[in-house]
Amino acid sequence: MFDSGVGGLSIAKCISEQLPHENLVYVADTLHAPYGDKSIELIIERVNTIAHHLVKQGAKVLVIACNTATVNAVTQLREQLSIPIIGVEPAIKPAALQSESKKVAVLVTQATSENSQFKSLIAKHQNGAEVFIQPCPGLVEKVEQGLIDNHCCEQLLRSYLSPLIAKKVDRIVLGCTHYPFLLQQIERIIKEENASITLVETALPVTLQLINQLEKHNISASKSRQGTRLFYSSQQSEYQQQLFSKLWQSPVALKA
Ligand code: DGN
Repeated sequence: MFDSGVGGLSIAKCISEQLPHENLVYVADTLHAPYGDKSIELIIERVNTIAHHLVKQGAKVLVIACNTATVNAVTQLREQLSIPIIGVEPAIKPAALQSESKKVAVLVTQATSENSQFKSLIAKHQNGAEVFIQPCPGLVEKVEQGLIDNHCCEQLLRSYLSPLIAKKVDRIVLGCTHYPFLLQQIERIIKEENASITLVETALPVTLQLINQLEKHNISASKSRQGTRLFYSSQQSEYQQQLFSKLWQSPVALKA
């Protein structure tokens, strides 16, 4: 699995817990993060390079743990590779179905917000609910810089959440895999504003899809073994190693 940086660890954590017997390889393309402000051509080029590398290493399933990479590159990647590819898409459908106010918001990167496939996904799954797209430039950078508790990050979050709270949305979809690492900060702001909003994540649905694909293709590892966990970054450093370990909640030996 891979992401532009550490965000996909929010998905990897869930996969690792649910599938302890499978080997997991995580690649962070830190050198090119964030993808949110990159051209579609560059995103596709990076996705292809990383995906082909992982397949050469023997990957049996690929998880694109990044909404931005998924909406921009999953279709062409599926045409090139024969292994199952699981993308991460914002969970609009459950949010729209569960919403009582029929007002739902989705927090995404700039690149996702402008993507036509993402807009089609909303149109397909909104089920009569009004869906507000909120691009959140800057948040991925804050997570990558480990600045999730800093004042500037809180200010940014407030500026994105306040208009949505005023619109009385009752579901907010986290449409970027970096955002679950801001969950506590988001919940605090919602509480302070006396709003009643449920946050909708994608880690579990993606993990269930993965389990489904492993079973369907009969490629699950034996449950009696213990899987390995390997972490790579295109910009390995002492700082990255610390950030990975903090977000993974246990020491990570990051490789280049
Ligand atoms: N975690 C990526 C996503 O889900 O979209 C962030 C992409 C980026 O680097 N902006």
